[in-house]
Amino acid sequence: MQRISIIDTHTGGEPTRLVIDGFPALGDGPLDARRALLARDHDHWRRACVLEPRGSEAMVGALLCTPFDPTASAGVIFFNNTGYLGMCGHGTIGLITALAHLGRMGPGEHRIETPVGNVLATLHPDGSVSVRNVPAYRFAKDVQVTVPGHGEVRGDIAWGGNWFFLVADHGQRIAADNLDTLTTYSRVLLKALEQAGIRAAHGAQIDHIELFAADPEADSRSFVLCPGGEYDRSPCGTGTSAKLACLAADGLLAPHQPWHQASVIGSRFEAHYEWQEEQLIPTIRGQAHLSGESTLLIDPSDPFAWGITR
Ligand code: PYC
Repeated sequence: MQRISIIDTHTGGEPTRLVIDGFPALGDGPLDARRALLARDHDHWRRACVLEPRGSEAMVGALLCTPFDPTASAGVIFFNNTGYLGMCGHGTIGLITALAHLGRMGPGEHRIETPVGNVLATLHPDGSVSVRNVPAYRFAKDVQVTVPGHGEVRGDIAWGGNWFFLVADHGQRIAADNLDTLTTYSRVLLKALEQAGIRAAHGAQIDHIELFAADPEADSRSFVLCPGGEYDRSPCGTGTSAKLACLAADGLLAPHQPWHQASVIGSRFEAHYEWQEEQLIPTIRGQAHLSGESTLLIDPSDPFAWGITR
């Protein structure tokens, strides 16, 4: 029997499963190299952890690692139902909350290493966590794509720790009772981008879609489609970072001006940005809650021991 020790949290409804122990050793090299090794040689551990029957399509995994950078308190590799993420905002908030629960982190600042760079997480006395993210930027404005059944759609391509296609003019109703339609629309849009060969910097794949609408109690409400085809229950930390980069590029948000981003189910992040040596640095703040502390068991005689794949 194989065992994986986990702590589950959710951040604004979006789950994070922190793996404390039990995954194969990945050495002590840079985190992007460890992520590549995990993907190449041990991907079944990702599947066992986040896919059914132990997980769900919405689950984001976070493998706790010893950092390569000696100034970091912890390293983390994020993954989901289909593969691996660069950064993850809601997941970092969950990571800090889980480590605080274990007594491994107290209030204050903690440098966290990810495969796409270091972030600075602050655990506040009220239990909320802010994450000073990797630099964000808009790569392209007003990119046009033909979407079957919907005609021409325009959006911006921006980086916030993952790659996003951000659309304001989509004609969709961003509401929790319209999730199936939003998911289908966003999947078709993602596929249309792929088929049209529309990519991000250095040919990188755009793997998140972000649709925006007005919200009566926040600056904006969003629907975010994640790479595995599920929607983000949280306002998406990296997506909010990408949004800040677009707002700044359009002259619509000043440095340090607060931005309240609501998710499609009504959870919220507060965000702002600052300039550092011509780079836009976003900070997002939110709260996670503990939802489980357990040991996953992998029974070698179980035909679905390593997850149900489709
Ligand atoms: O919060 O950055 C985020 C995120 C990425 C994918 C799901 N959540």
